[in-house]
Amino acid sequence: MSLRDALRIPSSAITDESVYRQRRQLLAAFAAAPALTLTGCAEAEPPPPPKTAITPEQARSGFRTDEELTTWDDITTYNNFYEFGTRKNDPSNAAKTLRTRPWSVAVGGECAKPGTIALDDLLKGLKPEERVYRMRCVEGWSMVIPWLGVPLGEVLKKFEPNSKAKYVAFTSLADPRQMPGVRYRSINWPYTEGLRMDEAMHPLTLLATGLYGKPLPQQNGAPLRLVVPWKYGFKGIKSIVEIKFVEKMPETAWHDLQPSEYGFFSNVNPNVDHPRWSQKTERRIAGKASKLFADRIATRMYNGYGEQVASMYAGLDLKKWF
Ligand SMILES: Nc1nc2c(c(=O)[nH]1)N[C@H]1C(S)=C(S)[C@@H](COP(=O)(O)O)O[C@H]1N2
Ligand SMILES: [Mo]
Repeated sequence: MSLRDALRIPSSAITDESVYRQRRQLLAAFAAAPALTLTGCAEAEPPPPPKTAITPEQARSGFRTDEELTTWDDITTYNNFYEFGTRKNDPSNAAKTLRTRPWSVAVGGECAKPGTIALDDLLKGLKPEERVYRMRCVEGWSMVIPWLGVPLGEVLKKFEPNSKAKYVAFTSLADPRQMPGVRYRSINWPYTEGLRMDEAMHPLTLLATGLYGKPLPQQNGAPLRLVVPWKYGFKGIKSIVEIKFVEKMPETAWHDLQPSEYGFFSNVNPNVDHPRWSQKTERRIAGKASKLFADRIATRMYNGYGEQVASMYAGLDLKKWF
């Protein structure tokens, strides 16, 4: 259905000034009403990313932080993993039984070497590195997490993406037998996420397999989850079973649920508020004080990773492409 069909205005009438004004009003109402969102109506694509090279030194400066770490207990009991329920302690209670071995990932789309590959083969030749990253949830809380993982870009290269691969789409496991939350429509399952190709290849972007030097607990997205430290936490899709190289910006779970509230880019940005709350500050859950007494601190542009990532968004209107 085209926009004009939706508005039922013949093109012959559009030259008439009164109808023209009426159409402008209708268009404004159309844009303001989320219920009228047209599925299948191609959304404008953002401008292509600038061609910028990030130096290894620049990247490495983002690999650790001296900020106080969040405790193991907080990282593994205060979770968002809706496949196991929507309360913060649901995942740690319900996810223990998720079978994470054997595990394989289907990699496909615009690449020379697609295939379904066992987890060990996917990670072969790559040594998990420790990265201490800040994680800022869109809800307004944050943690400092010592991940173990491999750069996503190193994994993706193995499949030889072609020149049509402009984005990477990810899908989580959605197994109602193992994941009680999947029986409820909190999200249109399976959970999906996506990155632009340059974001996926960025040296900060991690496929995490562990934390605190130990294997990743199920509630944190075992056996394999994405970590993109300059974006809101929901980009960090858990328990990944599919990776696809695509030409068009893919649909993502939270955007699909509420497009006016959750954008594709979702870069941490204190200057662009969530429609229902401010993003200027965050509750930092770290150290002994724990989540009950968390300090409120200022949220930083790109979650403090601007030096490493800002050049990827040069010229992009961050209010439009939130
Ligand atoms: N599959 C899946 N991935 C997910 C989510 C989810 O509900 N399902 N929640 C996201 C959100 S909102 C956040 S903040 C982080 C939380 O990660 P953590 O529980 O390991 O801290 O995971 C993200 N990845
Ligand atoms: Mo989140």
